[in-house]
Amino acid sequence: MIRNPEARQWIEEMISLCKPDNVVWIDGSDEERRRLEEEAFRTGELHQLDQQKLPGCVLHRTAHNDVARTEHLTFICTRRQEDAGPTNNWMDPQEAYSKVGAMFDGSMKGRTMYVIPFIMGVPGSPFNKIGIELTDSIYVVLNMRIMTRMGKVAADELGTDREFTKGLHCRGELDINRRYILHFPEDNTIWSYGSGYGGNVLLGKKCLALRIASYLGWQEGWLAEHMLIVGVQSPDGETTYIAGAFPSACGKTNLAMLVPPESMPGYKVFTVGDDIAWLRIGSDGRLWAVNPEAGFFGVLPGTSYKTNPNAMETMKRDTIFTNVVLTPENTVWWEGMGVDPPARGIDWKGNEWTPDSPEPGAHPNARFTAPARNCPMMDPRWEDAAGVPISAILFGGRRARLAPLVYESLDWEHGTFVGATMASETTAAATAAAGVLRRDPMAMLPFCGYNMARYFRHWLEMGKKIASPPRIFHVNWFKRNAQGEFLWPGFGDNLRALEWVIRRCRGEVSGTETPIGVVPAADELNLNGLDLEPEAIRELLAVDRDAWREEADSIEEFFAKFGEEFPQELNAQLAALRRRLG
Ligand code: OXD
Ligand code: MN
Repeated sequence: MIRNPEARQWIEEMISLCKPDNVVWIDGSDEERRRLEEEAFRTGELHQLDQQKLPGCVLHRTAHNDVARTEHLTFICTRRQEDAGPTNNWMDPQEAYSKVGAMFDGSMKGRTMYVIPFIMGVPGSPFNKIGIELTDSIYVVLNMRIMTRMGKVAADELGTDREFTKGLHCRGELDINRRYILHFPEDNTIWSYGSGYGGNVLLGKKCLALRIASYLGWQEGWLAEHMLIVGVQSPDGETTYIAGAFPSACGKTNLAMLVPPESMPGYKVFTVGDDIAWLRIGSDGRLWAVNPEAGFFGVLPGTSYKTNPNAMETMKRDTIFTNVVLTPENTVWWEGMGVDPPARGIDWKGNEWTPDSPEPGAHPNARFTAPARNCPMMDPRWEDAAGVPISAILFGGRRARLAPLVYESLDWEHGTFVGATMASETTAAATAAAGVLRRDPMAMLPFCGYNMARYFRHWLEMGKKIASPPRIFHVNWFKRNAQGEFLWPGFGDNLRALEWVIRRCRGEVSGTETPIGVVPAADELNLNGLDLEPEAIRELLAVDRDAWREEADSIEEFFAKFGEEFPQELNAQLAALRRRLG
């Protein structure tokens, strides 16, 4: 089915290396899905759930030591270490190929190799990227079926001469001491060994669509970002598209699937993507965004009809549940699902479980993999080849005290500074005690496939080329008062901040200038139907100069890590912030 001679030759080489008993060429058909599921049910790799209640749904349990991305085992393998930069783990490509090649050698004996051609992006779009993943896991094949456009459609698009990313995955022994997630941007190659966890093994997602794609974007003049994309239709019928970068566990999927509060009639929100945006400059001089994925790989604990009804609707059918509780009704349950737990069940480790068990039944990073087309609020344009035009970019994190609910940067360069200094606090403390701060520029710290100092420079250069750039904002849903209580209700009410963002984009509100940027003037936030004390609003929008001076010191320390290649413009932005703070 794959006609591309370069691809065929590479696949032959990888077959010689891994020595599988069988090779299956994946075509993406429904018949193939049924066949693979049957086999996985037989081997226990998958468990079929109640098909009346959850049609097309299955359950999978990972190995106990293999439940999340392993950043310390994730490497960027460039010939020169400085090309990976100070924030990435680096390995020399020759050393990496030989060390991990020895692990792949014969690793698929007694197993089947599945050959998955896949597309990241929309079929037929000039902006898509093609990959081929070779894997020994049916779980991977079935996840890739949901998360990407794969099989025949991708092989056809690959044709005989398209470039493609070479992805090789083997579960190996699932031994954390023999686990490596390797990226070779200079060879457009990804090697993943020893894991079965989604973020490590669905090579189209973090590995290709962020790490490799960020490198390609740098070379080709576009941006691959860890961003949701959402369309907000105002009561006048006009839709504004917004992209937003938030670190993990800061509510990207919830924001992408926001339900407007009843007190904001006339608003409609549409999802374009919940995790990754590829951003290009359109011929109209605006920035256009595509969601390169075809599904969601979302966190389950805490997801309920209350927090995200659209995600709940999305996973009613054709969904892979990973590491949740299996109930006696042959359905699934997780902590924070919003329904009573079953009296007994089987936990994510495969053990008998009751609500009195000391450990949670679902792993805190339990996941659902569901097709985006199942989501009742997908934007009508979510599969447009050119994407959607972005009017605003949001950067956000968890800051208990510092950042106001929303503020706008002064321009693209300042906005890049705001993104580069993004940070999130750990959430362990329920009181006002500040958590541990982790800087996560543009939420890309674990996902930037090249030197991050150059990535910042790339952002600045892109800004010079976009004739009508999006406005850049910072949001913080997590500000707390002195008693440690959240000041803002969050969830659907976040639309109030988005409304202000949209009104800024339309030039309808002037805001209040502060040393850090423009915050809403007291009467500019739509608070209809919200029961908030005026003191809470004041605190939410306040800019504490002393706290920001301390922040400036911490930013200076962070910037110092990046060495000579760090853009001076960002140091100049820091100096300007200090001047404005007085
Ligand atoms: C993540 C994810 O880890 O999206 O960021 O899975
Ligand atoms: Mn993510």
